[in-house]
Amino acid sequence: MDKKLMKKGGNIMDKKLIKSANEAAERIIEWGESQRLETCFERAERLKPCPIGLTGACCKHCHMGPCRLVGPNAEEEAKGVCGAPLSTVVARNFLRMIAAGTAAHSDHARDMVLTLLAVSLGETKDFEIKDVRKLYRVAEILGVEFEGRPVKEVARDVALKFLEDYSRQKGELNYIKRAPKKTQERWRKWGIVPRNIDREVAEAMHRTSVGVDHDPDSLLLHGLRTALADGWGGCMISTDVTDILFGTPRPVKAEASLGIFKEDEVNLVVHGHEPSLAEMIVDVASEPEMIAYARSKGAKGINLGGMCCTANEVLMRHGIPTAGGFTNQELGIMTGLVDAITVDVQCIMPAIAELSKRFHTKVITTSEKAKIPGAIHIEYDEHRAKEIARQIVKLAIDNFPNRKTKGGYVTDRYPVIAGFSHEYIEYMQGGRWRASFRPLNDAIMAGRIRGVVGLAGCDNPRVPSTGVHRFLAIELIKNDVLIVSTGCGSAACGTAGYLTPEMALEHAGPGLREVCEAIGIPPILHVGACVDNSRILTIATAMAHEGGLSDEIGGMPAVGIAPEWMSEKAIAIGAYFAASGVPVIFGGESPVGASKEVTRIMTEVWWERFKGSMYFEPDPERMLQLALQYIDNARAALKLRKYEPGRFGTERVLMDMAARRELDRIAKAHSGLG
Ligand code: MSK
Repeated sequence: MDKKLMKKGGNIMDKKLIKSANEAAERIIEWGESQRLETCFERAERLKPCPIGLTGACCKHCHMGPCRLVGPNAEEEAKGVCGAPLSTVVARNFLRMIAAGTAAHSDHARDMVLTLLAVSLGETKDFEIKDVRKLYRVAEILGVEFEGRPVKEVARDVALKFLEDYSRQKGELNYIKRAPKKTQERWRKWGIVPRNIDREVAEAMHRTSVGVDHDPDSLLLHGLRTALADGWGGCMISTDVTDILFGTPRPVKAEASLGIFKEDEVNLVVHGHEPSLAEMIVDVASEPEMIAYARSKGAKGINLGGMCCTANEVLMRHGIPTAGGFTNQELGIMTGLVDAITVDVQCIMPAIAELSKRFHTKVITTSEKAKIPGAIHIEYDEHRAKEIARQIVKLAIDNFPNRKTKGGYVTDRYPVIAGFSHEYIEYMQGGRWRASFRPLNDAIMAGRIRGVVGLAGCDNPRVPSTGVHRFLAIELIKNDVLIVSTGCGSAACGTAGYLTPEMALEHAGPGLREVCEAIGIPPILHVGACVDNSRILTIATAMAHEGGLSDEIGGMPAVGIAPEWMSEKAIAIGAYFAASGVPVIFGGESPVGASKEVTRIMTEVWWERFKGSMYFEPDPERMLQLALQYIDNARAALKLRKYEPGRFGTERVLMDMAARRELDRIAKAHSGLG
């Protein structure tokens, strides 16, 4: 618990006492309040959510409404002007959320594919294919011939194959075949295999327009189809193309929290989601001419920092420090040390443009799709990437001498180890020649690791921001649950100092600690940005193929949790995990809470059909208990050894020989770790 919070006598989830569970963030918020600086925390307090829209009971899909379907017997009696019952309205709203989230990830992925195509055609000289091995692996999955062919030709065919996922009218998405066979069979049985990403999004909008699909089950099935187009389409394509272009992540050491900014250097923040421009900025910022130019302006150097998911991308590949997740973006500016912040798409608060006027910070929008009044617009074009990156870095340098307004300066920063791509997770379990998921499966089967939780999604000013992530992270690892984290879930853990191997020694249960010590990993593995939730699908598939647990993704002792979600993208992610066979727990109020029928479909009916589900549970303690319950039930159904706390590890007085042999075997398997 944070020192200051301890003094206040509260815990990291006490909204009455704190706005952010991160001590540095909380200090800046307090300083900002003293300066009358408005932030999302203050706006969240002022603006209470509309109780009708919050639970999905408001329909505004036509101009006879908006219709508010409320009342004591709303489920049975309430109807819109067209006669739509509550369950239809709630399901329609939910499907639109999935469609919006899918569109966001998949449009991002499209831009990555177009960049790959431009590189392969020699239309841009600024990028190269950094991971040829990954290109070949992807080519093999896609059925693209690669042996003996020029790399760029293979890259072109891979890009064109991916573009089919945005255009084919019949058939199946390319990557559907990557899922375990049994998982695919469930999707085919229920008719939810996506054809192409854009088609599923367009159809979602069509189905939910006035007078089309009125059956909640049918609407929600299309929601799952759309979500699968996100997970096994947009997200997975984005992850793979980004790895091909910029390299597949391996663990790197970096730092996190608002204290990453330096008083004597030019501070430039990359914020948003698409990594192409950020990669170029990383390159340009280390050019000797740029550093000399920064020195000529009185700075000692150029300090790059990240925010939100762009941060995760450059953190994993270059060790660029992160200032944190979604709710830290205004606070970063309020340190007074940010000379420029460049933003592209998604999760960018428009408020930063206004706030920046109180400081010297330049806000630079770079996407043709995302402009903010009051910001400087420098449009990114992959054909002139380096030139644009230089323009941005220069602008930040030129602004350094203007740094006059004193901000809420903080120094806290924590070490993080990030960059656990699925390829690396496999490699670390056996080295180059014996890479596999066997040790992880064995550790779960033995009960050394109780199960796996994907801790993902946003941080949110409606709860003590990052507090629920932090509570769950600590409690889960105490209970021998291995965590794979993404997006702002990773940022929440990183800015709390949780992404280090030492965390295993201090907090993990004895079984998990043994495994972490044997491999030398943190108990919370940072696997990437929001789109990299696809890496978790790949990990789950590899575990199913490895054997000994479930032979499909469904039924694994694994749970997804998005405790502080706020974005429609988080909903799309949750839905693709549910369709793939993972129970997912969301924090906060349920956006389908108005309809018992819709809630029943998303829990009981989806569970029966896909072994996955989506629950909404505002109480963090209950979220934890639900997750552990799911894991233990899955263990029982798989007839695995019953999990016993303290059975393994140094806390156990007697360690049987079988357990010792098992530990030796894991340690040996990892001896090739590079
Ligand atoms: S950035 S979608 S606040 S995770 Fe990917 Fe973070 Fe949520 Fe945005």
